[in-house]
Amino acid sequence: MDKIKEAFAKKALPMAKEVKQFVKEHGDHVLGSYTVAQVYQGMKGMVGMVTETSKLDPEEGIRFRGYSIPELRTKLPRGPGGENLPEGIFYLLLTGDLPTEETAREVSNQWARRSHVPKHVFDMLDMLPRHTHPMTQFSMAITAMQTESVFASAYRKGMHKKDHWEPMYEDVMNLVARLPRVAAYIYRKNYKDNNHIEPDPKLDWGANFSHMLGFDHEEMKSFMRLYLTIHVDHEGGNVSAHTTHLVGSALSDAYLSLAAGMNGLAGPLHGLAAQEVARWILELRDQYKGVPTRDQVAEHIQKTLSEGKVIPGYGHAVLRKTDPRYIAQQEFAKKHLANDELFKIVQLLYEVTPEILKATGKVKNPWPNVDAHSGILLMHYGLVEYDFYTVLFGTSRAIGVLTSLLWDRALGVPIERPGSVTTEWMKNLVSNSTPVA
Ligand code: HAX
Repeated sequence: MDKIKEAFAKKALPMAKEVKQFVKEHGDHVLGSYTVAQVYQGMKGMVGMVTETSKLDPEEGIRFRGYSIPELRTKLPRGPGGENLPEGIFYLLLTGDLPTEETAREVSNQWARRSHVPKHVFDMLDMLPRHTHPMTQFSMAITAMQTESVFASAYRKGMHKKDHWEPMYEDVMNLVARLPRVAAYIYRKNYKDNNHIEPDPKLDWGANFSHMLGFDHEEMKSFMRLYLTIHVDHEGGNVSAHTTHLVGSALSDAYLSLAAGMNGLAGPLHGLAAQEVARWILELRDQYKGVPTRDQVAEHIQKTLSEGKVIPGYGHAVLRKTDPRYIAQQEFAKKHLANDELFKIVQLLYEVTPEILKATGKVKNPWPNVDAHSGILLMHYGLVEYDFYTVLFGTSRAIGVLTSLLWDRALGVPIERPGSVTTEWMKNLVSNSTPVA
């Protein structure tokens, strides 16, 4: 058994027993109550699942295994240029322990060894029409790689359910290792005349991804490490995480579950917002031929709202403050590209947008989320094809949702099956009960 798998087993297997016992002793404990509005409006605020890897606080933002983003900046191993290695956060999410530099290197080496993508995946991608959205291609490629699922093949042969986590571990490691190669293939096929770049096994996961995309600038590699680290996980209820968990609860393997999660990430209210922000900011710049004034920014925002559209990159279903993932990118931009025209527009939006959204009287969180910033940083380094941005997000998000899925298998989480009701059922319930004051 490899060292990383061993470290996971050492944590997860005793925890599986502990959770079983906990549910036996406290299963009848009442967690809370919820309202008709919550059921109709996306189950916000209802606790409905357990996710071990991270927890989102509305005011403070995300904590990965208890650590905030600023805390992790000093605690996780770093690559050249000073940004954290995504390998480190993978290990933290997987085991709950901070990795040493040697452990992060071990994850890097494992992923380099496991990164082979079967030819039929590329053949399938080559057959798609050029205008197929990169996220559709990404999801299809992940599904096509399901031929390699160790879990699916072990399940077919027959295995005890207490052993499900073992082949799932192999799938998770292999899949994360393969994603940058697949993502880079889609990018180079679509935008760089099918001129592909071989991986460099000496590079860490993030730097190698940047290299395969065609960006060998050290600062871009640094940003890629930061980007891939901060997008990994956002507790269990967001669309990509919840979908991966839900599909996985039917014992669908990691490939099928992740592809489903990626289809959710591809929605404009979730991960596709990264692309929408970039498009919207370029529109704003082009309309006013450069950095607009505050009044022009306000005008553009009002116009978007009056057309019944959302301001991409602003708002959140849980957060009620500026996203710390936004701040991490803002700090990077201040350090490396303070004079960039698009960064100036992003800063201006930060000053103008929240007041306008507050004034609508309905937006619960007027502050920017992670997607409000990423695009202009990528553009600065030459990755200008914004339709591709959500694929980068997905490559990172895979780390969080797949480590969670592995925990689901180790803890023996059963199939998910919440109840649903009709409006008629709701009306009967309401007319037969006294409303709570
Ligand atoms: N612009 C305009 N209106 C907005 C808004 C925004 N940025 N954010 C919320 N609203 C509106 C909602 O559309 C809703 O309007 P109606 O009552 O007319 O339907 C109202 O304000 C209340 O919504 P909410 O409770 O504040 O927000 P939700 O929890 O329903 O939705 C969203 C959260 C993130 C989907 C929402 O804020 C939004 O659409 N933002 C823009 C898209 C975006 O940036 N998405 C990325 C979010 C982060 C993420 O997942 N990244 O991957």
